[in-house]
Amino acid sequence: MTPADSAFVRACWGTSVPHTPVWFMRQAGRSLPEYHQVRKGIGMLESCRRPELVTEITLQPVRRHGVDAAILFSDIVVPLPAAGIDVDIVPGTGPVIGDPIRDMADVRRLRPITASDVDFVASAVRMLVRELGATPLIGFAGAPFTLASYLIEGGPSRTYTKTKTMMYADPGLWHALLGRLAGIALEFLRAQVAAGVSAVQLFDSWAGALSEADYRRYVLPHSAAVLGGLADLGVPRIHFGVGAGVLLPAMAEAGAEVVGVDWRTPLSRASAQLGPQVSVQGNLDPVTLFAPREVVEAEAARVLAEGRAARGHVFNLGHGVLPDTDPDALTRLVDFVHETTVQ
Ligand code: 1CP
Repeated sequence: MTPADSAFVRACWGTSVPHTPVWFMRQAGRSLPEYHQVRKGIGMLESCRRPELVTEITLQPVRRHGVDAAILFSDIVVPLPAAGIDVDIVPGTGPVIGDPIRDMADVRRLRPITASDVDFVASAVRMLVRELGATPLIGFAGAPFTLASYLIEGGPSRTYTKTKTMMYADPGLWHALLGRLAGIALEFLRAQVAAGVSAVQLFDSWAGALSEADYRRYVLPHSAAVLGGLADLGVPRIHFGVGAGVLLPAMAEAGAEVVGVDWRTPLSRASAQLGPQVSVQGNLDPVTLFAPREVVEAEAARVLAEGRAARGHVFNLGHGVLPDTDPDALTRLVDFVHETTVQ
């Protein structure tokens, strides 16, 4: 067995699988006591720069839950300091930008990155590939829109007012910014694939803030540049957004073998919109995991049944694992998905 024959990679391509594969967005991290133990006294971004620590944190959920794929422990803002951005990840808040982007001079100081700028990520990937054996490793990057939202707002936002104002008021500036961010995301992902990841996920977590028309006009060409720039590498590409039900066909058009669906859209409906050339990933509501076991299993069974409409289904949550989730509920869910789908 190699990662390329794994249930996860096969489901991404839509070929036959021994069981439905399962992994969880944010499986590495805050829900695990062993994560808090090894992170003690080390800042989030600093943690991402230490290959041994990244390897340990990435492996923790694989050991504990027996998930079908590992996801690199990193963050979407990790490549930004090399591009000249002053960014920190503040506990309880998320990414905070010291020098938000406002005008063309700000966009011009955003430098392209090279593989050597993120060599610490490549080191971690190489270590992980050795440790993981037949278990595939997923690499990821933030999509241009989601990265832009942090860079323009200066941090997390509810309304994306500054972001959308730039988009509507100054399309030239907007496209210059998104073009540079697409270049950074592409370089970051190509470096991860060169080091050995078996699949990539482009997180456009906040694209759901846009109408389909605006997504197509202001965002799709840039996300398509990232995904299209990976097409020659032979690894499956997953494209994910939250609250992006109306954007799903456009997100597939951007160039993805798999579209990640949040909990709002049934996978059967998503698949009907996406057609037979695309696999789906998702989409149990992460809050379900706080309910009794019977509820989790009934909801997971529904998701599995709806997922059968697609050419391939990677079981996941509709968004990331919430920090207070009982890790045992995740382990039980992995067992349930495997036991009920074994061929
Ligand atoms: O101190 C800490 O522990 C900080 C919490 C934390 C963690 C564990 C952050 C800050 N990032 C991460 C890791 C991380 N980030 C992973 C780990 C791999 C895994 O999935 O197991 C991944 C995939 C990300 C990607 C990421 N970062 C996204 C896209 C995925 C998503 O959840 O939508 C986004 C939007 C971010 C920004 C970010 N980083 C951290 C936080 C709290 C946030 C979100 C803040 C906000 O609401 O805007």
